[in-house]
Amino acid sequence: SRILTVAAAQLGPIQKAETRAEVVARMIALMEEAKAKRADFIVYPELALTTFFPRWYHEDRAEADPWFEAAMPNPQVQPLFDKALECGMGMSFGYAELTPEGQHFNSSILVDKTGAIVGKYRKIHLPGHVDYDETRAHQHLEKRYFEPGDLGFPVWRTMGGLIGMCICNDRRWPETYRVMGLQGVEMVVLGFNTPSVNGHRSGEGLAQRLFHHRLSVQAGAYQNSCWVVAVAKAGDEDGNHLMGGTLVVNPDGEIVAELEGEADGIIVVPCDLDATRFGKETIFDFARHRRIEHYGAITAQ
Ligand code: CDT
Repeated sequence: SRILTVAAAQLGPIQKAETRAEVVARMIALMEEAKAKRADFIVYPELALTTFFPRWYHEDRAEADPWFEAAMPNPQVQPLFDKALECGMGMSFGYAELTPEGQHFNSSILVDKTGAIVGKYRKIHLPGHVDYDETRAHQHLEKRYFEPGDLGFPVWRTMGGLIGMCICNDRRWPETYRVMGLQGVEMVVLGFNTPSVNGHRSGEGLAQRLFHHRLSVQAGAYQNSCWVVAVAKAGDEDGNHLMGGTLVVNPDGEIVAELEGEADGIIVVPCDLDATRFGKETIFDFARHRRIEHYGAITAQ
């Protein structure tokens, strides 16, 4: 067996007024807890350093730039990198990325145990809308503030495994997992910020949203025979509620641990990466069983 002990590190709400330094201190506290539980690798949510700012409309998009990181690491986040190195722990977290060319992405990184950034992912499936929408109970302006990711869905050989990333809405799309599955992915890590109600559909509340979340990640894990680690930013951010549901799913699609509640907290799971082999060599042996001659419609316009 090849054990990668992963800590899924949920963050409770981050209010608009909270600073990066305050959030990084919370992330460090979770890392210390993960270290005490012998984790090799800690995974934090999407947009882990700030509130979920795409709910706030700015007529001038540039007014949202203070939510973005122009460099990674940067002085505010450096203490987290320092702590990870001290703990000998790999990590992944999401943040809003502003490139030197002025592009904006909803990104996440993969950092190995030596503190090196070995992977970057830029969110491909951006939900929501571009303009202010008065018909919605709350705004979801990811399409206003971010460009679709331009890096595809790579996987990285690191920490003794083959690891891939996606972000929040990506987890609802089978293509996300399959593109990584085709590269042999053994663990997909992702963070999410999911409002607990659908602003467009009254009656779709927390229970149904949690159901769709679990359905998506369990299917992705099973159909590609990989581990999935899904980590929430949860709770009430300035009057807007995000659901919890931080969990770890095994390659059989079973939830092996799920965090209760909506506060900062971790679940630690020793994941046997060799447990991915059975499914990859039998029912989901893609080389033997896929019938790509019938899949053309998936990539046609
Ligand atoms: N952050 C993110 O991608 N959230 C979406 C909300 C969809 S409603 C516009 C999600 O899929 O969870």
